[in-house]
Amino acid sequence: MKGLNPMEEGLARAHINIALVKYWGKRDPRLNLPMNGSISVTLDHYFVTASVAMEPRRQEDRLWVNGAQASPQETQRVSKFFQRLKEYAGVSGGIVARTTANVPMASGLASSSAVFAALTKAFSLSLGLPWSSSELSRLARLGSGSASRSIHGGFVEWVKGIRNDGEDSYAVPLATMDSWPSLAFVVVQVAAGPKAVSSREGMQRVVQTSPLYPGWLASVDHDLTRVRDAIYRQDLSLLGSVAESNALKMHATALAAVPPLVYWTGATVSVIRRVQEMRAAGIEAYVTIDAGPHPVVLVEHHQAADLAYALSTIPDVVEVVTTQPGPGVEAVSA
Ligand code: 2P0
Repeated sequence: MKGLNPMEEGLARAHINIALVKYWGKRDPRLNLPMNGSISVTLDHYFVTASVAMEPRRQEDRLWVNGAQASPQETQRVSKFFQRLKEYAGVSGGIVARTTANVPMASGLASSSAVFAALTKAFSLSLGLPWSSSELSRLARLGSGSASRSIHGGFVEWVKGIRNDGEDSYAVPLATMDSWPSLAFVVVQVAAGPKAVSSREGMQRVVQTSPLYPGWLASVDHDLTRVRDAIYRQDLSLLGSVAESNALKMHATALAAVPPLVYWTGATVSVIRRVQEMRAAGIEAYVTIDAGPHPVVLVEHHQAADLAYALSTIPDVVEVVTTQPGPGVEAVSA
């Protein structure tokens, strides 16, 4: 096994993605192999920058998040992930990693998707390894399933694969970030603390206890087909209506879990209702929500400002950000 070269620091940036057809349930929790395929869009506004440097004289890994030393739990999760990257790369030794993000961590705004995508790329850069995007995607998946999708920009599909070793479970690009310039995403952050139940725990509970989960699995392939079609045709009515119903269906499986999982706050429901009212009044807008309380609204770019303003007046809405599809993971210079 090679020792680590102390000289190189890898620096990479990855953007969060929001799923339009959700990753919900794992057939293998160790390898993060999903029960179903998923489709997402990588967003421009929120991103994570990660640096990775080797520390050959140490054995343990160290992690800094937004300038502060990470908690033992966070460090352990990232260290386990690095262990698998080191095994894959055939190297040993300690690592010091730093991440900085402009996205609230563990709030349900998909920060882990960008964190593990950025760490994977930064790791490869620190060792000068020319990993392909499918390799990066497969490896990022081991840190967090949704990170497999943040390797690519624009519209992305994570193909679930059929193998038990996960070699065929990685994300592929469907359409580039500039392929649909009239489409905007309004990210609505509502007042809420850190999540009580992580999406990792939540989806396992749903798979094991929700009587609605079989209905989810039986219907998701049809959602994937329609969303792929909507992206190719740039059909917002189709994309939005399938994305909205897919998100509500995912939350329905969570509500039916034992014990139940309610990810929403009152403000989440108010945003859903307001979007539905605006749609009835002629603004084509559709909502999606990850395993958390914050809605993301799909809308035509020229109507985004009016919609964002209307949503910002709802009590307990703390921030409204309008963004567009963004790039995949990339190296950055210091
Ligand atoms: C998604 N979510 O497709 C779905 C929708 C949440 C709801 O991917 O256990 O943090 O690390 O693989 O990737 C969030 O789950 O879960 C997620 P792990 P992850 O975006």
